[in-house]
Amino acid sequence: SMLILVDQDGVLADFEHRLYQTWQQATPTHEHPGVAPHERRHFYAKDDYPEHLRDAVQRIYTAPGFFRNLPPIDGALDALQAMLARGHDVRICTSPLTLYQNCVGEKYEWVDRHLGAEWVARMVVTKDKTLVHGDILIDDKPHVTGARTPTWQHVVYDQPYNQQAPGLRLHWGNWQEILGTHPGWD
Ligand code: UMP
Ligand code: MG
Repeated sequence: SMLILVDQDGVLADFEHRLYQTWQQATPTHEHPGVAPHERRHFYAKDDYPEHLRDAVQRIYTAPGFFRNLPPIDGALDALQAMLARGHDVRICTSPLTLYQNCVGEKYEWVDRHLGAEWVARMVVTKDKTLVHGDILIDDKPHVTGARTPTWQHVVYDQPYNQQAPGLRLHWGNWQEILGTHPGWD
């Protein structure tokens, strides 16, 4: 069994759909129709919008209620419980916004609401995931870097904006095969 680190945004919580939905509700179409989740190409959503609109994008995900109300990604909550049931030690490893005021508390609220207090106790909130020990890190960021050489192997959580990242690609429809076919990952 392994110590598995699972990222929150873009892996458990659907940041992209809520950002797009909020943009569409708040912005007249003639200004910008928004970037649909399947059209996203940069890891930071902001960078997929023209420069003069980036502050407006940031205002959406820094606003009160944004993180609290993210919908779970299909299959994510069941997968976490299934990993635990297989005997793995599973932790939620997430990086908060530097504009932390609404993000940090709401990330905890989200886990409490969708997974319960036992999972709140499994949260590791850090700006540098290389400082956290683990066997694998399931994360949608194409390159996860920091101050140290990580002990974990990064398994990319498949998203439209990380298609250029090399290596294994996992999503909640194939995770059992990906983990099951890799030597030592059972
Ligand atoms: N984030 C941004 N800009 C974006 C998209 C996400 O700053 O356009 C933030 C939200 C989270 C962090 O705080 O990046 C992603 O955290 P991880 O999923 O890498 O833990
Ligand atoms: Mg992420």
